[in-house]
Amino acid sequence: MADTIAPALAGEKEVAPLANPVFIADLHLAPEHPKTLMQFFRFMKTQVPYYSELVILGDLFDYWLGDDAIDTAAPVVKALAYASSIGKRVLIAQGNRDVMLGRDFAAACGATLIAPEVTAECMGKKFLLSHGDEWCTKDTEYQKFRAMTRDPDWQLAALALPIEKRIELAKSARAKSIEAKKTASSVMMDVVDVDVYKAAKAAGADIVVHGHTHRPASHELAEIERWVIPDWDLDAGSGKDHWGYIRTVNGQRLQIIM
Ligand SMILES: [Mn+2]
Repeated sequence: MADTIAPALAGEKEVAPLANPVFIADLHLAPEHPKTLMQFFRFMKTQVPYYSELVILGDLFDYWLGDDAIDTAAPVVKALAYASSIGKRVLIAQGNRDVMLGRDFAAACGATLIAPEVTAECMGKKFLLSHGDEWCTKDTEYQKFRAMTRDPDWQLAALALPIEKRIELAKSARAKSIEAKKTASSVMMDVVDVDVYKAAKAAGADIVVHGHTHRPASHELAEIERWVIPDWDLDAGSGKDHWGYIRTVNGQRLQIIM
């Protein structure tokens, strides 16, 4: 059965203050990426216990067919459920690859699904949290695709399709995205600072944390800080393996670990 709440409408818009969070994004977990998967389990076991909140800002999975296919991700669900069982707050945002993550998945993990662009108090400041693809505004084709896949009616129609059909759709979307990456300029693949700035201002935020671009760094946009979470790929080989996270240090500042 398809979820009756479209994933686009399923995320919480209110997030309680974060005491000592660790942020991850863009792990692109999939059976085809076994080393990345192992690193995720290690991270859950050895790093997450040091923090009070685990905040996953999108693309935890390389693709997500719908919460009714949750069995394919049972070990990941188990690791997240364990973290919440020992008192960690787990917050999950959808990315462009796992835009179909819904409330059933979050509930199975003891996690909270959060909407795009939520704010949360942290370190005495206001954070704006999002996957970040909405700010890649130079890529108009991508934005059209994004609007389609985040349309609640489109989502419910897609979730009503048989799994085999959804696998085909996911494969073609992935092929399209790989193809688009070949032709898009590097500027097109990045967020547009002024759009991040506007969103931060509209939300009254001091610090923006996002993923998606795979360009881990911290930037200053006038009085606003923009922090980009590292992506993970331990299956790239030939010296290109990488992973990382953003952590809070003593609840006072952020640090990128890679
Ligand atoms: Mn992404």
